[in-house]
Amino acid sequence: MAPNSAVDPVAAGELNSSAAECGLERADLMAMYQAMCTIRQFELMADRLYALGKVHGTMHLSAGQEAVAVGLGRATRADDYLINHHRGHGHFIAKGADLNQMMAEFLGKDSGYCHGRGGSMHIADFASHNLGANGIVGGGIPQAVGVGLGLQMQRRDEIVVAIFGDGAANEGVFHEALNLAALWKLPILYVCENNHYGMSMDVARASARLPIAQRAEAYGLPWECVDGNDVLAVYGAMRAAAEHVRSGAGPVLVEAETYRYFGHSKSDRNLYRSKDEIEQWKQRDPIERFRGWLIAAGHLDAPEAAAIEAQALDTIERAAAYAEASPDPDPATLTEYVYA
Ligand SMILES: Cc1ncc(C[n+]2csc(CCOP(=O)(O)OP(=O)(O)O)c2C)c(N)n1
Ligand SMILES: [Mg+2]
Repeated sequence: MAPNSAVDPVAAGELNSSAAECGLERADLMAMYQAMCTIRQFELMADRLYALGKVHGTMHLSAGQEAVAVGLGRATRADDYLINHHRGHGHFIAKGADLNQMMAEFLGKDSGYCHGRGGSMHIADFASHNLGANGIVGGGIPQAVGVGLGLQMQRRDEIVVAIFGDGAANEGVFHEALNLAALWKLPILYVCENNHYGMSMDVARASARLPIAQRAEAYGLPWECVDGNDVLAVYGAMRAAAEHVRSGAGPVLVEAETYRYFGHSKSDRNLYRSKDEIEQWKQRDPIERFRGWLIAAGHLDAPEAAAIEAQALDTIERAAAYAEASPDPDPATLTEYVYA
């Protein structure tokens, strides 16, 4: 049994859902596998570049959590709005981010999404409906109420997806926002990415009752808790939730249970969890499980999987090269791009 898990244990290679049930074609499955590999390689490259002193400020890596990003990204539309939290590289990549601009933003380059002003935590791109991340834990939860109200008043059919962590769910603003969102039936898909820890606090020591998503009942909202390391299960849950929200029936809260491999941020010495615990979670790695399932189901063979993985690495190496070759922002533009 995976540590602290409220989700049924699933052996490596096994996934709970069938692609047929999910209505996914082979091309969809390949794209999902590619996206998961790309996110993993992005995070590993970011870690390498940080070690070389090329990333300014800190960063929060999401390796281990790729199934949440990709299942969610596939289940929502490109024009749906995204409000992210601080661990959000994968969510934006799954939404279709330009990897060159993302990597350049990491390195503080002028060719980055925010001209190097945002860095890892503040990558926003209004053109692709990515409304950005938030340094204030839980800050995006009420922002989604404002965006959702705007969409509702304009009778638009996009929805807003607000992603936050298990730690953020213990902020008072979570309850204020869910109450108003429920009362006004706003088009919000709330996604709690439960990676079992806040900075260092185990979710079981910080939360009076689990699963977190059950709190939605207090506001009369539908909720679901899903195995966040099973990309097909995440996709199925998010697709159903997104359909409900888009129909005008009001918000849904989905909790995806997953695990981060790296420390909270670059200053984390990982003293609050054992190596053994991390290893146990690696036994249910979302990418390896999906690869195992794809091969067992006959969608992919091992050389094809290796080719996809190599392509993901190549894409990320090219993005890193682009970012490194890009010019720094001109100091004369210091006050530009920092106000809306
Ligand atoms: C309002 C607020 N309180 C505390 C912090 C410091 N802080 C930054 S991230 C973090 C933990 C957040 O945990 P969680 O919401 O589970 O997200 P995760 O980092 O696990 O993805 C904390 C306490 C902050 N940035 N903002
Ligand atoms: Mg967390």
